[in-house]
Amino acid sequence: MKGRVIKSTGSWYSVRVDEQIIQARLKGKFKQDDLKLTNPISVGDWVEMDAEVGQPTAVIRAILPRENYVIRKSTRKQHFSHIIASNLDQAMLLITMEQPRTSFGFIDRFLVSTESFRIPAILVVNKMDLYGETEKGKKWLKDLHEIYEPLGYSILEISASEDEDLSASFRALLEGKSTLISGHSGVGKSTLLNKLIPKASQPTQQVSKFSSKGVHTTTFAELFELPWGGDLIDTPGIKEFGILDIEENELSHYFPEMRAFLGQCKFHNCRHVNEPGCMVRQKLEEGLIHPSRYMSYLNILHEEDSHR
Ligand SMILES: Nc1nc2c(ncn2[C@@H]2O[C@H](COP(=O)(O)OP(=O)(O)OP(=O)(O)O)[C@@H](O)[C@H]2O)c(=O)[nH]1
Ligand SMILES: [Mg+2]
Ligand SMILES: [Zn+2]
Repeated sequence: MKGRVIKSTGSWYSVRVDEQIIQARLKGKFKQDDLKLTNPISVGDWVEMDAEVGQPTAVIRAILPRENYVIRKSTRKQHFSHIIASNLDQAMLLITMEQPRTSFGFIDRFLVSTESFRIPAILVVNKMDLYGETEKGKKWLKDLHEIYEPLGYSILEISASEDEDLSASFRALLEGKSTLISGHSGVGKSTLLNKLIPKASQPTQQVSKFSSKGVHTTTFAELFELPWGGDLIDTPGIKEFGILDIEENELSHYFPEMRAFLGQCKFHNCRHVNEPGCMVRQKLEEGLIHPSRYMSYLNILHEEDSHR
């Protein structure tokens, strides 16, 4: 039988088959491509299983080819990666101006990752009740719209804990799709998920007042079915997202505003840093590339450099 992994706890996987949830495990060694992974199977994977004779459980025989996945470096094991989730239609990044603060640099890293995985991304500003009406908040929101909307990213503004009817804003966006929810710890991922899927009852927790840092209430990814069809995947808060082994001459491909001008630089291997005849630098000066985005480009470029 075929099912979709909705949760993994140690060596057991919860697999959804039609409306049923079956506990399944892997038997023996499992051959993966060339990836060094801490988890052979991730939430969102489609698997083939055999029922265990005389038991309610099953054994996973094969993973169906992944359409895509999001991955990050393992925090526990050097040179290993961890698949956060697979077979996604889109990724939603929850961001907050405060409690905790999400920087534009972080947003850009996230978007480079999703661009490199070819997964459409949506930005959702949460906790609008805290700063939607303040001067500082208005300025921050204005910048956010100015930078990201021209690039084609949609921006939604919500207060997950306060808004009465979030289904109205999200149904059209999420119906029938598999959507990953990501963002720093404490931005309200589980709060939003609980509003959209009340029976999920994911635990949520106040952001620590002292550090304004989340405390990682959600500790593993889990997939939940939306009432109108489609799935939402709640994930633990992240400090850093993705960005694995992007070649330096590849990085600009994941900035949509740069992509448009690639191939127009004087040198074919232009890094768009200080080379003469660089079209990206020219567009930056003309105001067609936002300085904040270009800054992120340089930061990621130099950071990836230091890993080489
Ligand atoms: N003021 C305000 N607080 C909110 C809002 N949404 C969520 N919160 C609060 O923010 C805190 C953190 O929310 P969670 O949903 O646990 O955050 P999370 O992103 O799931 O965090 P992790 O599981 O640690 O990654 C909780 O105290 C929520 O009640 C909002 O719109 N406004
Ligand atoms: Mg959570
Ligand atoms: Zn260039």
